[in-house]
Amino acid sequence: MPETQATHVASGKVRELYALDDERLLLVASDRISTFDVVIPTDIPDKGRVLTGLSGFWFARTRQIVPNHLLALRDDGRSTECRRLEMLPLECVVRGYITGSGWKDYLATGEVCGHVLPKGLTESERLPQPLFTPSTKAQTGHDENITRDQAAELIGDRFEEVERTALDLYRFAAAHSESRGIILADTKFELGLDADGALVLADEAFTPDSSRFWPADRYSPGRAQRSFDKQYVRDYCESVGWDKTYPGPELPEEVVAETRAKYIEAFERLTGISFDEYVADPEVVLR
Ligand code: Q0N
Repeated sequence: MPETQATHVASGKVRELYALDDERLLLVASDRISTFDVVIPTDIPDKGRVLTGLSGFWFARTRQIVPNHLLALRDDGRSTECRRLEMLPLECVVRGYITGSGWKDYLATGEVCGHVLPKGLTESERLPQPLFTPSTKAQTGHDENITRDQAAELIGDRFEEVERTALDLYRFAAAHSESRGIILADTKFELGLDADGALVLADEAFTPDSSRFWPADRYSPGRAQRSFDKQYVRDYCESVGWDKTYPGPELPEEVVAETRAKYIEAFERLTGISFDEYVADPEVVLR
């Protein structure tokens, strides 16, 4: 539990948001995991710490691109004190590779969010250049891809600044990840405005929950890629014939252990910091 005064303001599938005061929020990452859009009843120990530490790492390193909402990491390693912003009403998605809903849209129309793509792309192929492919924030169900014109209607004059910022963030994180043997296929983030109207990066950034990470040594276009973090969970869920509706299956011990190890491996490969060091002093990722 966070401080008793903190009032709950919002819940995601795996995270909670509390108000600390008029200016500050507390974002708490749980150990819950979701797959095929369903939260699984078994926790992955330390998953929330891994995601919080990774976000902090990226926030500290992308400040020269755009300021962010982080104020402090709490000693529990899973709670971020952040600035309260006015959030933009869209999800900022950047794709460097054609997969997921982007691949579906491309197959149906040859376009993704109004970007006309070359003919003959294959599933999971690297795009000629990263694309800003925003989506709506669905309260329930799936976010829907929207065109640049629809996005411009939602955020007005800021569209070009938002697009440039999103692409700069992706290029920075993709280059860093690639140097560590991890492909950042795509990513989603949220931007907000501070009291002065300045653009600020919020929520989580470049975590396995908000991005598709693929191990580079197994990359092979022409098919769906294996997930760096969730593959053991998916494989297990498929093996028991789960129909992908609520509730999901309980996970056996070895699937939990393998999955926890993959999250920690992602943390250590991307940050170059040992996870034990992070647990001992979370703000080590900010230095
Ligand atoms: C905020 N979200 C969506 C469920 C909701 N810094 C901020 N200021 C104001 N609002 C938000 C943030 C942030 N981050 C973001 N809703 C409100 C994301 N989730 C987060 C987990 O809880």
